[in-house]
Amino acid sequence: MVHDVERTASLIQRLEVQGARNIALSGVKALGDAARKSKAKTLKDFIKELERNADMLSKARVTEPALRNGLEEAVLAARCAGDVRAAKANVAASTKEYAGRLSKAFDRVIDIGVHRIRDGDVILTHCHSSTVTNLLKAAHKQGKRIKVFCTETRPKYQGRITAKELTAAGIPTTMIVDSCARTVMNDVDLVLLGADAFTSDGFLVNKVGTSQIALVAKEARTMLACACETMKFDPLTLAGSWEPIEERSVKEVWDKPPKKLKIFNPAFDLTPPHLLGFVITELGVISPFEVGHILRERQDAVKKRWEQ
Ligand code: RUB
Repeated sequence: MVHDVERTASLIQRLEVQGARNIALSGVKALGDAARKSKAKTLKDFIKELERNADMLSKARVTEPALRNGLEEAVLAARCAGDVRAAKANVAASTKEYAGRLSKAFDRVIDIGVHRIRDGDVILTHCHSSTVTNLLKAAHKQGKRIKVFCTETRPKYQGRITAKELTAAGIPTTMIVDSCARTVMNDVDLVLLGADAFTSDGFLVNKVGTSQIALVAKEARTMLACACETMKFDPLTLAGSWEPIEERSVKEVWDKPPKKLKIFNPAFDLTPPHLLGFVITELGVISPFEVGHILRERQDAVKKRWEQ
């Protein structure tokens, strides 16, 4: 794994590091490594450099609170130090602790979520979520005879990563084009998705196309669920912001389009809480309407950890 800030930001931007969890882990690691190697002589300079690096990493993909939260915790930890040495130690502790917390949460989501997969279930997923693929692999390992439909996920085909991973694990998997979700929905028992973000009012933010799948699932009365660590809940939305939705290059959709053609290429969309059955988190299976409450509690805990 590469930990250089600029290079990591570029890998994240180009989707070479993909999926909210992988993005957060590699971004936070890069920030920690850069802080450790910093030559800043004063606390002021160190914090300036840290903020600049955190900003570069979080701007690589703006719809990624799991990344942003980890970076912000590290900056807060540095600001609570009295000198450069203490600030470096705080950043090292914060980034290590955050990565550990995220990994533990991930394991717990799998442990809890696997109970929701029944023997014989047909599951539909969209894009590539490491949380979802690992959950499906865990269910398969337990001997549950599941089958999976995965969308190809235009424009960047992350569904192929899902397809490769699941077939390699021996899970019977069928790939469909994104617009085929309605055609197969009556054969599906559970739609299982990952998350890039959750807003404080319970909207799921995930790969564009998710909300269309949610509508189709509702029409077919198929349960729609999300597996996600609470680090993906976005505190900015609690403070009033709209979740920023990343817009990506039009070249991803069509590299040589006709002149004057407009192309719109948002990376994510929002699925309202009333379309979502349940959310599997490390705290347990919750309703999307509980997200705001959990966010409020977590905000207080983070502040208390460093401001003592
Ligand atoms: C990936 C995506 C995934 C979430 C969750 O989008 O929408 O569902 O990031 O992933 P992209 P994970 O390919 O644009 O990053 O469960 O691995 O955190």
